[in-house]
Amino acid sequence: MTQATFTAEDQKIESFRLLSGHTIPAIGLGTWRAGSQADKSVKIAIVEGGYRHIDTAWEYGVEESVGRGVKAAIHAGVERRDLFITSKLWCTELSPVRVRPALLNTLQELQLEYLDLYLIHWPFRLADGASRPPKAGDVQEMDMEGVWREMEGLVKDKLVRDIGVCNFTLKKMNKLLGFAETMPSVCQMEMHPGWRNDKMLEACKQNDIHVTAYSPLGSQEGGRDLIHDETVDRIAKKLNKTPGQVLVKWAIQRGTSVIPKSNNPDRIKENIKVFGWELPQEDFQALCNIPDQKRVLHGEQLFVNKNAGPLRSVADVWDHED
Ligand code: NDP
Ligand code: 1BO
Repeated sequence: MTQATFTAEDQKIESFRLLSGHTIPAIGLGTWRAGSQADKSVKIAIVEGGYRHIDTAWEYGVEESVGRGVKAAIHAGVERRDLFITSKLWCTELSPVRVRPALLNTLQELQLEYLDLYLIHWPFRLADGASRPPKAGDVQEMDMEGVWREMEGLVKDKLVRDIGVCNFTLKKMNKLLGFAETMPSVCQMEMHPGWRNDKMLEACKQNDIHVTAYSPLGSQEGGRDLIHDETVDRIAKKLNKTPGQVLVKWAIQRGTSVIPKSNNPDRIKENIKVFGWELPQEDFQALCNIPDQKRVLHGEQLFVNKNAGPLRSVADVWDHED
């Protein structure tokens, strides 16, 4: 269920309620590969675009720049309490003793006192300095329960308001739900019309876990160019919207929040103009029927070693559920 709020610029923003009772704005700005321009993009998104949700991660190497952008937006008059800032715990830090220091480092880089959401970035522990693809010994056993207890401690100590996961499978989610005292509020997964991942979306809905759709436009270099997909293009022309807006709206109408990345001021502002209109059911369905369903972010480079370790194939990464 979405609810609407209005920013000072009268931009209507919808948001979803999380299990914790907090709300997550339906659209956030992605910052993977935003590089040194991240600060400018974040400030433009918040101050000119009306965004109130920013998605980042330690692994993106842009937290300091994102922090400068957030600070500039606050300086321009936006209240910290009206912003929703997400970051993620990288794989090298997936050991209980490393969780809190990693979060404190992230807070310092972002110049923030708390995060709205802290996510486990991928459910695999990597050795320090792991190569891509990993060599033997780079992918290690992860103490999921121990790591989650530490994440729960961050909520108790008010360093983060909500915790969650990314890139989980049904198997891993069921394992987590078996011992979680604080439920994951959010599961962030790759989702777009070229990879709907209905199974994971349904499982999360059944457990009242909110889903954020990442790579909603099909991602960046080496991704899937959904912006020029013929179905997306036809629907965009018919509705007098842009392909980017059609893809973002599709995600929201599925009940997910969505975090398109852009460093282009016009596209940043375009991608959030998706409120006050709907995709007609027939067009929503046509997007759901786009063939050739496959992941863009399958994790092979990061985690698969064909000859050694626990993950010998992409199917192993996803617990043979795809
Ligand atoms: P997206 O699907 O958001 O696509 C971004 C690409 O689309 C960029 O090349 C961007 O270029 C371009 N673009 C943006 N808006 C438009 C538009 N309106 N028209 C045409 N092109 C456009 O890719 P991402 O993979 O970056 O995913 C979004 C975010 O999700 C990430 O930035 C990150 O925050 C998060 N994420 C999380 C992951 C996880 O493991 N949890 C994994 C991957 C992503 P330009 O900048 O030039 O506009
Ligand atoms: C390597 C990180 C993928 C984007 O979240």
